[in-house]
Amino acid sequence: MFIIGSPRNYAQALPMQCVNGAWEVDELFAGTGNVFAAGAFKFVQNGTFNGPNWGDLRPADGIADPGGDENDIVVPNPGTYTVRFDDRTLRYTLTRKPSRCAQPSMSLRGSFNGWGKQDMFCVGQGQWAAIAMFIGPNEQYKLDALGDWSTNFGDDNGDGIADPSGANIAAPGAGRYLVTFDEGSLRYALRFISPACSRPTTFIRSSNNGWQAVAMECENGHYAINLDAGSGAEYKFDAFGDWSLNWGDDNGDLRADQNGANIRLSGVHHVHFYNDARYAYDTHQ
Ligand SMILES: [Ca+2]
Ligand SMILES: [Ca+2]
Ligand SMILES: [Ca+2]
Repeated sequence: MFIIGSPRNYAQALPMQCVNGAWEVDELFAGTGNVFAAGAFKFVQNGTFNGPNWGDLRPADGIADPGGDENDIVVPNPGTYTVRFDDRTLRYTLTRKPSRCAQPSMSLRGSFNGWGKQDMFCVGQGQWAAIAMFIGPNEQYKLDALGDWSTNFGDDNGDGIADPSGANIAAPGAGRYLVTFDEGSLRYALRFISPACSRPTTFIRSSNNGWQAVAMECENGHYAINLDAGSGAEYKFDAFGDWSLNWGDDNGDLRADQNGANIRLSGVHHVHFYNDARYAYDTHQ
């Protein structure tokens, strides 16, 4: 038995061990929810989706359901979890490991976010984690505990041990990376998750939430989000969240047109938006 999920971009299955009559594995989920999802997975029997697999239909009840789509199991909070699964009763449990960090907060700040602040999460004993999206090939970043640069970390000698007020750290390249940081040993590490999108995010706006800009997730180099259009809604894509560069579709050909007509949809869909303004949506029952 394996789990396969967003922490490894649904590409790498993590084997579970049989412990006291149930399958068990620990995994780090450095986020949750739909946007920049890092907290969703399924059980797969043979390590791929080409075999028996289980999620949990909404509303999730802790009993896995076979197959299905859009029924990923989602952790409630970022953290390191022990996942247990009894494949006879199909009951599963998610147990968040204790986490305690000395610093009250930690941010990732770099050229990829305009040296703004991206929250990291305390996911263990002195362990911080977040998923950064490095957009260009030459991004740099630092770690900043309080968000005011007063307690910040770089790396002067590139040895993977952060140095207080040290030099900017060069990102390994474009892509989404899991960044982990041990505030005790100052050791940091990066793990590639998926390719990057060309912008930090793109937004979707829809009539059923007052046309508010909602960030889409970067998924395999394009943007995606679940959209519940209910009995019918209109939506548009918005590059920056300020309408300055937005797309609708004037002729319904799934190629978005700048300043084009609102797109109509009903029901729940996984909406995809590509950099060349193509869009698509998966239909779900
Ligand atoms: Ca269930
Ligand atoms: Ca160092
Ligand atoms: Ca069109």
